[in-house]
Amino acid sequence: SKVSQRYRTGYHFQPSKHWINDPNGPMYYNGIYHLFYQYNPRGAVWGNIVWAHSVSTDLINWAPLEPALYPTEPFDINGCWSGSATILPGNKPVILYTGIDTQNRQVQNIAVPKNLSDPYLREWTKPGHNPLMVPAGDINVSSFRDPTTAWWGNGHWKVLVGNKRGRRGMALLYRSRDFVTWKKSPHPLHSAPGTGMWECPDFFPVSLAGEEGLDASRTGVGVKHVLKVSLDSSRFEYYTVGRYFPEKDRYIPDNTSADNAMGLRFDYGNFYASKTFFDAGKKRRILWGWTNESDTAADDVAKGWAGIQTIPRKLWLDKSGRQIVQWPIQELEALRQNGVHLRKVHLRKGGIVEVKGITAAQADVEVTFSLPNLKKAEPFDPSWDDPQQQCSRRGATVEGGVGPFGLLALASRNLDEYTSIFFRVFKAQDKHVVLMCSDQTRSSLRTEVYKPAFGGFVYVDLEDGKLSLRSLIDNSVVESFGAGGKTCITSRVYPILAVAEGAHLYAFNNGSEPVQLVKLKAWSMRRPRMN
Ligand code: DQQ
Repeated sequence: SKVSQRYRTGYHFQPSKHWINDPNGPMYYNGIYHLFYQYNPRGAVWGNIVWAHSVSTDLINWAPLEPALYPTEPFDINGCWSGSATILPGNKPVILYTGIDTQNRQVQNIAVPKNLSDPYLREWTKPGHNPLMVPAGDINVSSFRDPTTAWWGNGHWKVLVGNKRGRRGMALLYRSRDFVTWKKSPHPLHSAPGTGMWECPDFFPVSLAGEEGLDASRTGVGVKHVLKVSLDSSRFEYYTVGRYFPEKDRYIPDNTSADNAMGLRFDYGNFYASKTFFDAGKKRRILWGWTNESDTAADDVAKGWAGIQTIPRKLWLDKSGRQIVQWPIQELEALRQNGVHLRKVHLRKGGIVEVKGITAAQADVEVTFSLPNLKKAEPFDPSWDDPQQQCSRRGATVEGGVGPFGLLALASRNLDEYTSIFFRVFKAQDKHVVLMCSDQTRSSLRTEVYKPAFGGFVYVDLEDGKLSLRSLIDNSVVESFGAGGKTCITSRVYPILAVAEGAHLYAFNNGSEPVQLVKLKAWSMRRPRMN
């Protein structure tokens, strides 16, 4: 019915029905982008997992194909779980994935296209030498999964497989000369105590200069590496930036951020099991992430679907060399229409301005604020190390000195419902601390949906006195990019008033210090072809 479909997204990736989770094996091959993903062909809850498959020429319009991998063999008869694609020399794509075998063990398998001249690579075959890797020795058979894209170095192919030993999360390293026979390295590429199972590891090089992406096998001067892991205990991810030593097959994080759950995240909201790929066509690295529902399982069954993928993001190393920056792929901008433009709007304490003339339920908005006076910033207590907790303590209506200011997305006419995305600036000993929040606590009058206030710190010096924010609003999702993509937060929300024509968009300031909205651009977003 119409009511049950009001939360379907307009331009975010989703299939026509049923459950989805992790993005799998994203790749660019002969002019076509492929996205595979974990999918239940029989319902809106997790189970019966296959690799669904869609193709695109622009990462925005998607056509569905038949599932590429589904249980058929003893080595994957209980499920085809997450994995990655590698394009081998001679332009030959292969998939490595986790199969759940007859004994419910997790094993790593390979699949190859049945017919390389099919432009869509519709059918995949599983060679007879599977499985490639089995949980031998003391490897826990149910904590051994999610192979990465392989890279080449020192005469070997190498891949990582997620694992844990006790509470120590680790990325096991396997090597092969021929992609057929694989041997486990005596030591993992990297591990960290107390982090639990590392799901969906991702390991890739980033350039020290500029935004260009690099192929997985790139090493040497001018290159750093990023290791990302998804923590199944807390359901969020963290990453480190560091150095990779190919001869020793060791990765050592720079000690510029924590190598545990307190570390940096691609996204401080609802975002999991992410995976990057190198787009050789446009020389960029692109990140996909899964965004789960945060309504109830019964709601999902009633909707007939659950889960979306975030808008693909280009990702690169920040100039500081300490963190990753992300930005929605440029192709998304082709969906923009009916742009509106505000300039130089003063927002005193309590100031609010509506952005009119767009479909506020399905929009793209970019805004730059300037902060004339930072002297009134509230003092920062160094013990406030958990940004989410700070966002839960002080919502968008709690007056501060500099901030809160930002956007109210998916807001109802009388502000009975809204999702607030905002900044708050604090003064620490010798610097300013910027907090960014995406607060769902007022997002819906419904009480049974999960409504946390997500938060992350924004590592900017505020020298130019400006802070920017972009939000991609799409019926039940708000994906926000602070300070040009230094801090990203995705929220899932389920308003009952702020839907379709009932949704509004505002900019606001509830800090005692005035801020200026230097410029705001917003667009209605068209619907692409979505499966
Ligand atoms: N989802 C897959 C696993 C992976 C988990 C199963 C992460 O391979 O570890 O659907 O969300």
